[in-house]
Amino acid sequence: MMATGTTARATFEEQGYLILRDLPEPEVVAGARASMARLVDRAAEALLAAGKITDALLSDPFETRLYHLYREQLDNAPKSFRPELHLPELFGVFFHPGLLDVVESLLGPEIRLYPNYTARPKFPDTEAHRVLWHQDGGYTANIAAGDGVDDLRMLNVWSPLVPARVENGCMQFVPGTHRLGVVPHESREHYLEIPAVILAPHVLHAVDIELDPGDVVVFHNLLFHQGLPNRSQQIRWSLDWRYQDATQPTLRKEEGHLARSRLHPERVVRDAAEWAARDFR
Ligand SMILES: O=C(O)CCC(=O)C(=O)O
Repeated sequence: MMATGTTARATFEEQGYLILRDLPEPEVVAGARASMARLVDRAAEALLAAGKITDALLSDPFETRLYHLYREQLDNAPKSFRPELHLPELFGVFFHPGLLDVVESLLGPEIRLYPNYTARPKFPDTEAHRVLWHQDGGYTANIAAGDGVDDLRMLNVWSPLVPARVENGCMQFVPGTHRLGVVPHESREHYLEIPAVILAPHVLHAVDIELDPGDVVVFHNLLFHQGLPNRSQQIRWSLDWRYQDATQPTLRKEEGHLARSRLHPERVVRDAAEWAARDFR
């Protein structure tokens, strides 16, 4: 794992992101993959019950099964999972103590898991699954009509469940762009996008964020980022989530869940069972 403390903070402040290698332990990653595989089981059962498929593809590997299940009906395939993520195995990811230590060093002691946690099964060559250049703050600005979003103290986290490389659509960041404030975003068919005229001077400096399962990247919510197209034949499975200074409002109807707190320790999610008993709110 990379150094925490002053070096980490300096890197984060300068670049707008921080890569932490080998952070969630192999058993945590295996649990997260197994929990996603159960979501795929459920999808297969639903497709079978609806008469949309005749074969649940039980011997297909995690890396392809969901894609193959929906091959004939890509428009109906899930782009992401969110309320489904209250699974015991994901406690070890979202509430990982080492990760929360880094987050606490950057955000302070009141930490909320922001109500925007997502698993993405990014299919090969599927435009609806390709997240375009944006700042997360651009989405929040859209929701909040510019109400104080420059000041949201929020950290994004992204971690793959399969090796993420340029070929299968790893993330790309433009270092330093978190210092530009919230820039305008335009609506495209599936996602928002930073317009070319704003992006052009910066995109030349984009870097590929190639990570392995167990690696985590923490990034500023104003950093320009995108997911590259998935040119492989397999699904690029990943998780992304956010932490926020819990003394701030979420600017959403959901409140999220406390991950650390000195003010309200009794409200912090304690363990995997409690996480699984809560819901998306
Ligand atoms: O996983 C992706 O391709 C995009 C994720 C993203 O934009 C995010 O985590 O904010």
